[in-house]
Amino acid sequence: MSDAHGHDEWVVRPASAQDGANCSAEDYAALYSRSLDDTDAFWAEQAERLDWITVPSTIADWSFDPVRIKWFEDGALNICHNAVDRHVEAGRGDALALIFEPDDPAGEVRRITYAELKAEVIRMANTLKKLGVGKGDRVTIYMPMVPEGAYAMLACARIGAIHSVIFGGFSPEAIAGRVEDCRSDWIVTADEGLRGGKRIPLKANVDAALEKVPAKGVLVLRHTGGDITMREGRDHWYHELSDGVSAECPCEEMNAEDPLFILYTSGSTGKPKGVLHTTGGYAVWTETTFRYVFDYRPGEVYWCTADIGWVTGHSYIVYGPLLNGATALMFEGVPNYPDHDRFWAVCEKHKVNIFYTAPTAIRALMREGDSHVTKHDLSSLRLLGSVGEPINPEAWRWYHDTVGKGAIPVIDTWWQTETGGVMITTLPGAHDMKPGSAGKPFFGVCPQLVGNEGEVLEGAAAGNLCITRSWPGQARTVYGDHDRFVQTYFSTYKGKYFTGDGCRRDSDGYYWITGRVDDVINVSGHRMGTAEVESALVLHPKVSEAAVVGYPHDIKGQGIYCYVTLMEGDEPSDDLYSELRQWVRKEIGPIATPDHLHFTPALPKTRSGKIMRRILRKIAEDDYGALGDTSTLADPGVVESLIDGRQNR
Ligand code: 6R9
Repeated sequence: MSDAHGHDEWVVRPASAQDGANCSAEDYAALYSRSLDDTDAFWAEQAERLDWITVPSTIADWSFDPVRIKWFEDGALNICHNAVDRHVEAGRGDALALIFEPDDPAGEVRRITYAELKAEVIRMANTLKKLGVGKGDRVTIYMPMVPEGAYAMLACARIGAIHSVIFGGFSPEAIAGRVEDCRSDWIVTADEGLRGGKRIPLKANVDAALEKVPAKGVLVLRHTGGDITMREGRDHWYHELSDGVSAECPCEEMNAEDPLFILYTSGSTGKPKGVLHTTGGYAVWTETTFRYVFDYRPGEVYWCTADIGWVTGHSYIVYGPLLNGATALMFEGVPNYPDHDRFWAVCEKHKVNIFYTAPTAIRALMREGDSHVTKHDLSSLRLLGSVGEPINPEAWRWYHDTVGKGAIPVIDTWWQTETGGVMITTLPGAHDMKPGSAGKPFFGVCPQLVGNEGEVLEGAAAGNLCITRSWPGQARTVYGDHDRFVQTYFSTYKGKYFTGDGCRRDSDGYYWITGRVDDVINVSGHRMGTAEVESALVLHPKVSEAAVVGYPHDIKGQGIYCYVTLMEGDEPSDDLYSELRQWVRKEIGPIATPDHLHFTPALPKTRSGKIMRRILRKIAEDDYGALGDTSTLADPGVVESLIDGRQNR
């Protein structure tokens, strides 16, 4: 059944497979109320599952106007101790922490116990120390999806260094910008990465980045054995430098509010922002959300298909699962190599119980037909999750019916780099599911829908999604630019955190995310600032002006549509079309490759010179009837010629 908005309200009851789930409907109601009514006591209790060097006596201390966010302020702990050593000390050293499935299905699977993880993290930590890395230093991690990537993150956390992981698909330019922004002197990388049988020149990309910015040291993991150049004095092989390091490395005592990591993410303006997370709140948030959202049970195999270069990999491959003593699978490859059944083959091979992926992957695999799924024994699966972008009901149904055989829950988890962990989701065992809806707020989360004039919308309504109270996993600042943090998230609606997403709430109190309302597009679940693509385009000598918008794309969710004005005397051509696509790819990385370029002699502007993106979005969507108010256009003829250009394609 569809409602007036065309949304599918098909309700799915909690599956019986969820009997024994750690949170029933009654538990949820009680815990949610308590998290709001007795916030300090609630979070102090959740925090008790962790080891603290100093147990915090203050819990929440925050204000959104002026902006000041602190949690567990006088507490001290080390998150690496909690994710690794704590389990070994509790006699669980033989339990599996990580299972590594390589890109090549015939390659060697690695199974790493918590005791081995501890030894590996210590080896990495002592190697970083040998390079000169200390507490508070920024370390850039540019790694393939191999366990050493997780070791590097945990090693930084162990010695109090701040990690900044950069997705392995980013270009040298993007690396240089991020290294420079956080003034990171050290980089951990590998010779090459492997994805879908292709080699990714990680070290060569780092070399190119370091032509532009200085670095004191580069630590290189030998992974593929590919040919690379090592610069004397700067570059060190991990296997050489780590040889003979001590097997002991104490965990640094960290204040709860000491920085843990920086993660760059795209915004609607300017360069990517270095979102900063701190130690105590993030630890409690990822531990608690993983525990309840994934309803993890000891001995189960959990697989999140994200990359550690994104926040999902940080919170739900590394920190959340390991803080819970879970077994997390790390997959180096891609969903369609060597064939479209790879995800399901891996689920069968490792008897995966909990599987967490993105709608873009689900849509791409759905298109290849059911036989890729049905030929595998997926009876180990108990829970399916989705993250990264709105999941369309059709993809949800396929995931639920074909992958989950209609017998297990699908949770749709809404959250952001800035939120540190899941904010809105159905909880297995507690909530009915509605395909396409993220569900209900997690403990401590207070969503609010706000109209464009800032008016609060009650009951069933649609508006801009804000969060009115702080939660432990909230980002604390933008590294080196606190004003930008305040400006970006707290100035649109005073006293509230603005997510940048549009959202509808139905009469059952379920939230339906409708997508970004700012100039951020979501390409295959990856955030891309239109401004970033525009700046890359205008760097090209033949480009005079560019305006970039998102448009609906069957597989990627949104595609990248670029309007381009050329310099006087330059003419559009097929060669230039491909050249500009390659150019953006090189400037930012393959995920930013434009899907469509639209050459135009001019862009629609207001008389004050502002590009009218609203109109450009409509044209890219082929929605010419709904251009809205065009009365402020400086030259209405521009719009007509754009529509002509679109129709004559
Ligand atoms: C975790 C992550 C955040 C943006 C967010 C929203 C979109 C994420 C979603 C979703 C609808 C979901 N988003 N999960 N939209 N339903 N379940 O993806 O973080 O990369 O920072 O992106 O992604 O638009 O604002 P990040």
